[in-house]
Order: sequence, then structure tokens, then C-alpha cells
Amino acid sequence: MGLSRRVFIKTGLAGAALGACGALPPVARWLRRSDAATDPQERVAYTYHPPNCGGRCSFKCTARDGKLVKIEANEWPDKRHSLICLRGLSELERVYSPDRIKTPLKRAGERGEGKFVPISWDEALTTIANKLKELKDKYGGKSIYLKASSGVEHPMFSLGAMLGVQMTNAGGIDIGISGGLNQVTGVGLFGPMNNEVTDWVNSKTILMMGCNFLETAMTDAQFFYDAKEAGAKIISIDPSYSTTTTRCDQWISLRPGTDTALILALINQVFVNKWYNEEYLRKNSTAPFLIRADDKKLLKAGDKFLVMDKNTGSFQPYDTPGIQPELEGDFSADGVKLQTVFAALREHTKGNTPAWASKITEVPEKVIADLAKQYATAGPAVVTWGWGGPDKWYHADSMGRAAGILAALTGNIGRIGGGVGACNHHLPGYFAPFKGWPLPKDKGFGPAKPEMPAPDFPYKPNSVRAVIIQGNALNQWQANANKTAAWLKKLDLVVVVDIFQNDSVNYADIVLPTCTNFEMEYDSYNLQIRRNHIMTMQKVIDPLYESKTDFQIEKELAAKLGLDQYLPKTPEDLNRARLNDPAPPLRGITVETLKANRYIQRLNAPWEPFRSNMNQVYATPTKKIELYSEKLLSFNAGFPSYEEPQEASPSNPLFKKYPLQFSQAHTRYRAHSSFSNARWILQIIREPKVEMNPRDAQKRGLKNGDLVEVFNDRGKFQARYQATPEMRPGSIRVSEGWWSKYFAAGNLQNVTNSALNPRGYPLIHGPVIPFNDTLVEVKKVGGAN
Ligand SMILES: Nc1nc2c(c(=O)[nH]1)N[C@H]1C(S)=C(S)[C@@H](COP(=O)(O)OP(=O)(O)OC[C@H]3O[C@@H](n4cnc5c(=O)[nH]c(N)nc54)[C@H](O)[C@@H]3O)O[C@H]1N2
Ligand SMILES: Nc1nc2c(c(=O)[nH]1)N[C@H]1C(S)=C(S)[C@@H](COP(=O)(O)OP(=O)(O)OC[C@H]3O[C@@H](n4cnc5c(=O)[nH]c(N)nc54)[C@H](O)[C@@H]3O)O[C@H]1N2
Ligand code: SF4
Ligand SMILES: [Mo]
Repeated sequence: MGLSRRVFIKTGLAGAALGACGALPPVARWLRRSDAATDPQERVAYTYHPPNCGGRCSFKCTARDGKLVKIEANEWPDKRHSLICLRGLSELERVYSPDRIKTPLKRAGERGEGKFVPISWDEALTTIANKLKELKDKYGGKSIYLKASSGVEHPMFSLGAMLGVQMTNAGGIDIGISGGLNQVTGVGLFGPMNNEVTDWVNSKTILMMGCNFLETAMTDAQFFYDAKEAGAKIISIDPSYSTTTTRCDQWISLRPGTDTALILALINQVFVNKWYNEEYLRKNSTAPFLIRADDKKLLKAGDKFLVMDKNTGSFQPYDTPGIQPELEGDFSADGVKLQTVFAALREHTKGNTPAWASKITEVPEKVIADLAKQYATAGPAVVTWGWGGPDKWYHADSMGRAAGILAALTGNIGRIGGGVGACNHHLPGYFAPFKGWPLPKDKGFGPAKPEMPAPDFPYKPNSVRAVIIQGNALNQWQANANKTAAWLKKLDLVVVVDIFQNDSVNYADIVLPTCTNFEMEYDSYNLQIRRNHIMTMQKVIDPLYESKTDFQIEKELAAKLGLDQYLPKTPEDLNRARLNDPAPPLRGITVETLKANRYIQRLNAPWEPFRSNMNQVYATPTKKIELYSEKLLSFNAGFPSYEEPQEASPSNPLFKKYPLQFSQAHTRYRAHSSFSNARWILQIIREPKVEMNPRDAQKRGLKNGDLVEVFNDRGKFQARYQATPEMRPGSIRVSEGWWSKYFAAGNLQNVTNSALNPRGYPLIHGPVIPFNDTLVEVKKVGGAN
């Protein structure tokens, strides 16, 4: 770590950042001991890194005199993954950050003020337990709401189940496009691509639709370059010139929120030019199913969908062996006209020409036509996205449906080198779901049925009176923060468990300090599967200050409620129970084998890129690719259509007042709000920046570095303007996650859109929070410093 040390001490900026954040001495003190390489107190231990950048890198750590002094990449069985990034290395400092919560705390000011006094663990846990018991007795378990941020590896769900609370660690985020794609292919949570990124070397075309892969899937960057070297044409479809776009073969800048129109035009071109794969559609999709002209439902006999069989000239159940389903033709049944899904889809997209899409997306017509040809005719092709761009829009589900249909028409699902879906977090891969800890069946334990999707809680009447939050979910998992704050102020109890004093902590009545992944009392804590490997955490150093692991906190809180006898004694017991599972990928893997193999092992899986749906069986009700959705007929959406963004559209009257679309892309400098306070990273980027094209800035009389206010009717925040020619004019960006204390005033979440699309409720994971479907205006409030 010589390099980091030198950078740390030499850089003038560091002094400024550190001055604002707290004392330097403890860090310098232990780093100075780097000459003591042969110190008998040195210990090597292995852990993995949980922040939700998706990497889940495995670390080899060195502790000296009980202090963490060195972090390196651990060696993975598949050596391509033996990686680490600067955020990971920065943990040497962040673990000892002055922002660490050192003891349990009790609120001393108003909720939101962030003023606390230290209390003992006993007082903290007794206060929480008494209140939970009172609420459960009076109002039932559903009056308690438990939620964890991503990257929290031990959500207290066993305790939650015993109390019968409403709980979740998902909802409203990263599920917009996949909610639609699920309708087509049956894909699960987050809508991963069918094929692992290591399969991209077999692709001829990769459409990255709003995916800053080289920044947001850093540990997979090599597979992007492998694909490029193997000859894939990688096309970035992104309103702005992202880091990833700089390395793509082509950049198509579109108006934000209009991806569905672009894809519909590609579908139109596939039909016009007959680039579809008839045989594939006949066999593997609902293309031959028949739509009734009267109620738009699919023709059925009993519970079986019917198709017209060419061989017999009669309607037959779609899964009858040996039939030859018709893709087109004039049919009727009982006097009702019928149209195949295939023909109806062609008709539905007839008007979605490149000229039509060009007006909406602001992409030239010829570019759209050429894109369609490249995608449909060059060979195996991928349509992929992250979750930070087009997912965070009110109508995101339509994009997922349209993309699924495009991939299906061209036979790109269940194909080597093909695929459709999200590619971040190295999804998909070989996997084994871990079961929860088995609680006794005769005690009536079990979580309450959630009253509403998670993002609704602050805004709609509900039974919740107490929230227990692990992480920063109150700030990160809700838009329109002023409304969230108003809700929090009405509650009987707010508990936050975190390592650092983040924005959610500021609202807590009781704060409980937890440990980082380096600190714990146990030698096998948590389990994680990523990139076809399984890993667990070894203790590297003792818990700092008075912090405890979430496991320990759950146990001790359960003890206060007389429930701890039902929980595992140690996390190692929990891991043993999870690994005692017949899932083939886990065969031969035990806590002991993990320990003997540097705490990481490859799953018992082929050394081949993971590819789903190769057998052309889908997790849909018909087991086929479903091009038409009866479920969404009540929304007049049997097929997906383009709709203008709910808020960020020039057709919105609000646009006159707030003409800038606000995007909050993810950044290499943090994982969401994690690393906001990493002082080594703060040397590079000290504060949030309002990134804006200089053309837009000029209109507002802004000079680089001016202090500006970003505002709309929901709220406002202040930060410095950074001239960013890479931004598409008409859009501004502040990367998500910054803690409020780094803004000159407010927080970006004060302005974000919290409207939820009614069409999202019947979808598998509910409606998505349209963070990017937000309009704002920007004005100068101070000069450059
Ligand atoms: N370093 C780092 N890596 C991360 C994370 C992190 O915080 N830090 N977070 C992880 C998580 S949980 C997530 S969800 C992913 C997110 O991963 P990505 O989706 O790659 O993240 P973003 O950079 O937010 O968005 C990608 C791109 O979408 C573009 N975009 C914005 N609006 C639109 C639009 O309407 N249409 C199109 N086509 N493009 C648009 C943006 O300009 C941006 O370049 O990253 C994961 N990886
Ligand atoms: N406006 C806007 N908001 C967004 C987004 C956006 O694009 N725009 N992106 C969204 C996306 S895609 C995502 S995935 C979410 C991510 O948001 P979150 O899921 O909230 O992730 P983080 O911000 O990284 O917060 C993780 C918190 O957990 C704490 N923590 C870490 N380890 C532990 C542990 O072991 N125990 C406990 N108790 N705490 C721990 C960390 O200190 C940190 O405070 O943000 C979303 N919010
Ligand atoms: S922050 Fe992400 S990429 Fe960096 S070391 Fe940690 S897990 Fe790996
Ligand atoms: Mo995410």
C-alpha cells in the first residue's frame, strides 16, 4: 500500500477534504508501521466486499497489531476474476473513518437533525424491544416495517418473520424494465440477460441501451474487450457520451426516456424486411396464438390456448405434438374473427416506422434503419441495459416487453451469442438460492403480507408505526425525500443500523453501530454467490469501537423479546444449514472446504458461459415466449406501445417551468451512497457536481464551478456546476448516492419523481420508482470558489 500512502500524504487536496471530515492521525499512525513486515502479530485473512457495485470481489487482507494494513485481490479458482478496484483499496482508510458510529445512540434533536447522545447497548436494545412488543401487541406485527439496503448481507429477516412484520430488501428499484420482460420470457428479479457476459465473444452485435458497463461493471470490463476483439460491434444507445460509449463502435444519442420508441421501430423494420425467424417463432413463442376480435383475449378451449394447425386445418391446443401452427391467415371461431399474435403484432407496429421513431427519439431515420439491419442480420445479437438509465422511468416496463419481442422475432433468445436483459452484477450465472434459517412451524411465525409495494409506504395510508432500517434505505430507496421525511416524522419508532452516519441515520430515534466486512467475531460469516463462485467472510480484525455484526444485533434483540432460542447460535451454523442443500452447484461445498480454499470456491458447474433458455423452455404460464399479454389488456396494453415520459417530456405543461431532465447515473467513485465518505476517494472528487452541457449553462449565465440550485415543485438542492460537454443538452446529471453533508444544501433526492405507474402493480415486482423521469430548473446562487 506504499502508493496509497504516498498519495494520501502528499496531495494538498487531501488536507482540505480531511480538514472538513475529521482527524488524520489514527490513519497515519498505523500506516507508518509498514516497515514491520516480519511482525509476529501479522495475520492474513480472507473476506469479500459487499458494497453493491455488483463486484463482490474476494479480498486477501493483512492485519498487523490488530489493524487492517493491506488489502489485495484474493485468487479466484477462475483467475479472470481475481480483481480489486480503488474503492476496495480505499477501505484501509474508510474502515477507520471518523464517521463510524462508535456506540449505540439515542436521538437528542428533531428527527432529521442528526443529533444524538451515546447510550449503552442494553438501553438501546431494551428501548427497541419494549416498543416493538407494545406495537405488536396493540396493532399486530404489520405495524413494523423492516428494510435493508443492498449490500447488507444479513438482513434481520428471521427476527422479522418471528414478529410477523412487513419486510423487504427489494421493491421499486432495478425492476422497471424486467417487470415488462418478465411478461415475455418469464425472467426473474432484475431481469438478467439470458447469457453470461463471457458469452459475448460469440455475439456479432451488442446493443447497450443505457449501460455504462465500464464504470458500473468494472470487474467485467475484460469481457467487453474480449467481445470487441472477437469482432462484435458494440453500440452505445445513450443520451450522453458515457465512459463506456468512448469504447464502443458507435454512439446513438437519443432523447432520454424514448428507448421504447426506438425498439418498436426496430421491430417494425424486422417485419417490413422479413428478418424474423418463422420456424423459431412457430415453435418457441405464442406468435401463432389467436386473438379474438371481440374481447381481444386469446382463443382457448377450456384452459388450453388454441392455434390453427396447418396439417389438419383445425384448431388444436398449442402444445399438441406434431402440429404445424400457422403464423398467419384469416380465421374465425363461432363467428368471431381471429388474428394470430404474429399478424396482430405486425399491425400494431405498422406505424412505428424509423421516420415515426426519429421524431420521438431525435435519432436520424437512417441510423435507425441501419441499426435494425445490423441487429437483425449480422448474426447472434444482444440487447442489454444497466438499471441506472432507461429502467428509472415511469413506463420502463414497455421497454422490457418491446426488447423481449425484438429478441424473440430474430431468434436471439436461447442462442449462443444472443440474449436480452440486464448485464450488470455479472448476471446471469450458475446459482443456488439459499434458504432462510428454518424457524419452528408450530409457532405461527411468518412475515406479514406486505400491504403495498415498498416505494408506496411514505405516501399512502398504511399500518406502519415503526421502521427498522439496515443501511441507507430511507434516502436511497425513496424518491421525493421531503415526503419521506414527513412520513418519518409521524412514526412511533425509527431504528437505523449502519456502520456510518449516513442520511437515514439522521432520522433515527435509536442508532445501532454495525461492523464492516472486515470485523467480526466469527470465522465464517455470510455467504455470497457471484460469478459462478461461492464465498464467505473470515474475521480479519475485531469489531471496532462498540460495533456488533447484524447477526449479533438480531440475536440480542431477539433475546430481549424471548425469541433467540429459535435463531442459529452462530453465523457458521446458519451457513452450514444453507450449504446443506441438494442444489447441484453446491455439491461438495461445506464451511470446511471454503475455509481450506481461501474462503472462495467455484460452484460445481461447467466451465462454460452460463446460458439460460437453451432448451427453449420459459418460465411463463405457457412455457413459451409470450409476445402478447392478456394480463395488461385492462391497461389497453396487449402489446407494448410508446408513451411519452410521465414527467420529463416537452409535452408536459411543467416543462415550461422546469425544462431540464434530471438524470442520476451511477459512478465509479462510489457504490451508491457507500464511499461518500471515503477520504482517499474524496481527494479525487470532493463534492457532488451538477453536470450540464455548457450550451445549457450559457443560457443560464453559469460559469464552471458556480454554485447552483437545482429545483422543482418537490424541493431543491445546491451543488457546484461542472461544465460537461458529454451531457446531452436538455439533461443534467448528478451521480446518485452523495450524502447530504457533501451538498452545499439539501440532497438530490429532494427533487426526484415518486409517481408510480398503475400498470406496474400487477407486474411481478410491482411499479418502479421513476427517478430519471424528473424535470428541474437550475439557477445560479453563488460564484465559483
Ligand atoms: N461503480 C459503481 N458500479 C455500480 C453501481 C455503483 O453505484 N457504482 N451500482 C450498481 C447498481 S445497483 C446498478 S443499478 C448499476 C447501474 O448501472 P448502469 O445502468 O450502467 O448505470 P448508470 O450509469 O446509472 O446508467 C447507465 C447509462 O444510462 C444512460 N441513460 C440515462 N437515461 C437514459 C435513457 O433514458 N435511455 C438510455 N438508453 N440511456 C439512458 C446514462 O447516461 C448512463 O450512461 O450499476 C451497478 N454498478
Ligand atoms: N435518485 C436516485 N436514487 C437511487 C438511484 C438512482 O439512480 N437515482 N439508484 C438506486 C439503485 S439502482 C440502488 S441499487 C439503490 C442503492 O442504495 P442502497 O441499497 O441503500 O445502497 P447504499 O447506498 O450503498 O447503502 C448501503 C448502506 O448499508 C450500509 N452497510 C454496509 N454494510 C452493512 C452491514 O453489514 N450492515 C448494515 N446494517 N449496514 C451496512 C452502508 O454503510 C450504507 O449506508 O439506490 C437507488 N437510489
Ligand atoms: S467496490 Fe466493487 S469492484 Fe471495487 S473491490 Fe469492492 S466489490 Fe470489487
Ligand atoms: Mo441498483
